[in-house]
Amino acid sequence: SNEKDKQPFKQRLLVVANRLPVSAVRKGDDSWQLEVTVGGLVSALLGITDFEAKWIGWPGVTVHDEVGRKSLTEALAEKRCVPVFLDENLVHLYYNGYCNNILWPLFHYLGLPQEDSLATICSFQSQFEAYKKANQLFADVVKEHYQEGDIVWCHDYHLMFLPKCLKEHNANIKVGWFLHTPFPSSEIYRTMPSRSELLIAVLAADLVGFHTYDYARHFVSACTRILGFEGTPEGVEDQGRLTRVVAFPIGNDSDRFVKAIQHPQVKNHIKEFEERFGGRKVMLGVDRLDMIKGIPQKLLAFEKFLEENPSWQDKVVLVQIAVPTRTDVPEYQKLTCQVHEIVGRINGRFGTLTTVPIHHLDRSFDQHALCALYAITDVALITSLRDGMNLVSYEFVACQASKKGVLILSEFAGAAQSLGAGAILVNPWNVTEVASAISYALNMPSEEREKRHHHNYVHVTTHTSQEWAETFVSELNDTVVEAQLRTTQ
Ligand code: ADQ
Repeated sequence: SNEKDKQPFKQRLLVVANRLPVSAVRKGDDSWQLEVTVGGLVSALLGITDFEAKWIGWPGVTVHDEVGRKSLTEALAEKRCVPVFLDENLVHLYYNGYCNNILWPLFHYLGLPQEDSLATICSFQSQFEAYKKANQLFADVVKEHYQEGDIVWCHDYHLMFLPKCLKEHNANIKVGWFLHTPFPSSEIYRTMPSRSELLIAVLAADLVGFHTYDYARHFVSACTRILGFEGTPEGVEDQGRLTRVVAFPIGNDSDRFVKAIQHPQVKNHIKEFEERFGGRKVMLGVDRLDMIKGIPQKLLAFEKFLEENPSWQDKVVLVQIAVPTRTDVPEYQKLTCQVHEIVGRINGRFGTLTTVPIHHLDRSFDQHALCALYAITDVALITSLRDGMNLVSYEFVACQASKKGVLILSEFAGAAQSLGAGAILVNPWNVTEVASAISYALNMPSEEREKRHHHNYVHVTTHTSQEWAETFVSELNDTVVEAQLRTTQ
């Protein structure tokens, strides 16, 4: 490749994701308050500074009037964001329905919705139509902003139709698609009613990326078994056209976390928290309140640990931070009740007049407080039942330069493949195993702790989100160049 190809980051990059990295609150007819939102992808892409990125996505609010749409578009432009407007009904069917009620659970091995199954199956088709329609609306906005040579990077399970919509419009657009969740075994995936259409739509991309080699392999198997296409070491081939399929594990902006620890405000928080927890060992969980995060399983394991280790009962606290998400979905409301009930029971059982073993908070925290919490933690407890990667584990490690605490990590998180050698890996379904891991972690000799921490720290600080994005984008450029060479030969 020539010199120009080696400097792809001066190119324009259109990052298309369901949600923009800001949330908007309307303050008047034409005034908006914009706030940065929490999420894995947001954290990851905050680290990218090397090329000109523009975000395209849903602003998270429905705006019906032209005045509002115009003023929001202008306000977002200052943050290099472009809104895709979706109406309420479409959001309900596309986002709450097809994305969160069908694709999300299926991709995390929870299967297709079973409760009220007749209604779900009947409405499946209308949700799928809404999904395609929403993807088409995203494509329309991308087309409006596209300039020749731009790279379009589509993100996640919300936008599986986008590569197809874009390529149908202009076959020369460089299109990449990255999935942030797991891609499940083809045995699970093939239960999906719209299984073929989805795969074909994704395969329109030039490059398809996953967090782990296993997810990439599952995807290729799905394509070979369901579509009869050919799986090659490079990806999936059909009638001479290759879609490259690659594993690109995400990282975090570790530098930001390493530096944050030195910030005066973080130092204040650290002091405050250390006083608050009064010399007890601190265990930490930070999750969105989602079934995939295995929060009830984690609490049950902690309960078992307390039961079996009475001497630890007043010497350890589990700080569990659970940010509510998708609060209008009934399953998530049920989960909240379930978690509250278990926390109440454990605190009632093992609490004293002045302390409780679980400090549970249903809210999100700012970066400073979060970093301070990571820094004072002795043992991080991540028990996802399935998780594409899990960036909380990365953030924890990045903040532990002085404490060198222990990471207990589910083997079903993508991160287990990168932090496995330093972490204690557990099967989150096995409450006995997790309880012993807690005991092992709390009693671990400092030498072993330091060795394990060092291993993970080196990994986290060298495999950053910046590197992830750069690799993906340059691979996408190379893929397109190679494909052009192939067709001109
Ligand atoms: P998530 O499921 O959101 O992301 P994760 O990767 O752990 O999971 O990222 C969560 C982010 O939200 C972290 O940056 C964390 O700091 C932040 N966060 C969580 N709780 C918070 C709180 N209470 N206060 C403040 N911030 C909080 C999806 C996939 C993951 C995948 C990422 C990125 O499910 O598996 O790793 O995308 O690809």
